[in-house]
Amino acid sequence: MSDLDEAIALLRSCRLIPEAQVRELCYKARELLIEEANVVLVDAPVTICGDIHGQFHDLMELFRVGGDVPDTNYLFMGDFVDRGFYSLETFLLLLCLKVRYPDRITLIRGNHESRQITTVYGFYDECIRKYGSANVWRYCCEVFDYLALGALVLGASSELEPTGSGLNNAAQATLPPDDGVLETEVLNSKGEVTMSSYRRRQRSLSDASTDSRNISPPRDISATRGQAPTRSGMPGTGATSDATGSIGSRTGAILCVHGGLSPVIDTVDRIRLIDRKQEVPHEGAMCDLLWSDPDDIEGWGLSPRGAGFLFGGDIVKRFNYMNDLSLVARAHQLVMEGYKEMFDGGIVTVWSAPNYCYRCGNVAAILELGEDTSGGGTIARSNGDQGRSNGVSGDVETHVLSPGRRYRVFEAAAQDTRGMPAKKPVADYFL
Ligand SMILES: [Mn+2]
Repeated sequence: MSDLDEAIALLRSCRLIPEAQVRELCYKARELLIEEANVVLVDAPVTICGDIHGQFHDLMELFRVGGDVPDTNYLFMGDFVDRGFYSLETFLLLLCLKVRYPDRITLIRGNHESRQITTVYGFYDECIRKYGSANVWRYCCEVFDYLALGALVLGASSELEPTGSGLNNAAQATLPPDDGVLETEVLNSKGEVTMSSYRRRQRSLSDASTDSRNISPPRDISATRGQAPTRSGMPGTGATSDATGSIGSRTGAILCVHGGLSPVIDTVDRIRLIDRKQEVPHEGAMCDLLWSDPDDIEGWGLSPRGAGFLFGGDIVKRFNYMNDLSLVARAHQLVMEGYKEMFDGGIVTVWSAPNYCYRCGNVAAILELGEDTSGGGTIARSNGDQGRSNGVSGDVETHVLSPGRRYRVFEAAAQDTRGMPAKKPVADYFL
């Protein structure tokens, strides 16, 4: 067993590794991360996770529900530290996994991966308490500076294989032709389907957006598999005719960031131009990506957080259209149900810290995106197109299909698996 595997085993049991080993680990991690682009390209299948906030035992529950590294390909959207009591164990384990399995886990930066924020919200104090000096905090902060700012998921399938499929192919073959295509599934931590929604099969792709009225109660999952939508749009729009009728249609890339969009970033390529290897600035593009929130407004608004911006559905729709994105996935905001889709499914918040701060009573979720095996491919171009309509004049069409989305919802780890409960109330949940 290598030193790294030993460290992983130790950290998995919620014990810490020696300071000298942390130093070595952080050095290795930095060497890896320095090679990553600001926007990491990740191939589906992938499981997307939101804030963890030092809730180590709940991270173990997340791995139980979502599968272990390296069996499952993970993308964590930041805020590994602060608030919870085990930021060190949480971050060091994720970092070990990154160094051990660099192609099976992607870590991007959250607004808490910062010197200033960790000094206020717990991680710094935890380092002092557990290691007796600020050395480990300093090593970790140096790693924070090298974390990517976002990720682009390519090759996601536009529809889901129903959970439990493959058991009854004869039944699937005799489905009525007007049956929908499975687009979203919600599963509880036992793996039981609690909700499914279907996209109507349409002749014109521009009508193929999700109809939320199609949301149905749990049903016989062995009989839900439909045929692929007929694509009959203009060449080059992603809606070109597909005579093969294979399962899966063209889906756009999925942009993952911790916070959200920025008024000074109109294309994914703009993110690639940022010099990210620094402390999170108080304003500007890098700050906005880590701090902004979607809101039910038009255009841009001031954020009550004092950093980043609020942005409305029109902003998301235009950004997705210009960049051939089918979805923006982000974290950063507590949502009681663990995930929340907004703006006709243009953006989703994924929150992975159940019973946040050991007292909020929320459930957590992770988002699984499947692999498109149809050969249709992802529309990978994501550099915008200034020649197109600007998308706000009401003529935005759904020119790429949404990815099939499987949410696994889970609750906090059982009390007997964790250490002491929270005593100190936390004043605000904004950060
Ligand atoms: Mn955050």
